[in-house]
Amino acid sequence: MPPVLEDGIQFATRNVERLKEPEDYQVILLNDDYTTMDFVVAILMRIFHKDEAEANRIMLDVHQDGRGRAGSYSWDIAITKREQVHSLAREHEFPLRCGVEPC
Ligand code: TYC
Repeated sequence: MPPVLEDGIQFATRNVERLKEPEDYQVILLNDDYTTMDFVVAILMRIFHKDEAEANRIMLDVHQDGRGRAGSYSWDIAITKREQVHSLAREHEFPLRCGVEPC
């Protein structure tokens, strides 16, 4: 039987691995040629709670770079926001898409 101290260290190590912090996920907006800039800004304000200046900045980054981060959330909230974006875009007949990926 190993000494108590050694066993304690192994126990602690196993538990550190199991108790990892839950990961955050970023919602990434993708550029397209048809969604209006105003609609993207409205989405960023309504779903991602950005103020107008920040929403404009993010929209222009996505427009120029092809993609950009709308925000970081837990998995459940990130996929809910992705669904809200896609649902509103469908409703307004825009092809706007976004993705969810680990930070
Ligand atoms: N490229 C679009 C346009 O010129 C604007 C746009 C920006 C679309 C960001 C999608 O995620 C997007 N109307």
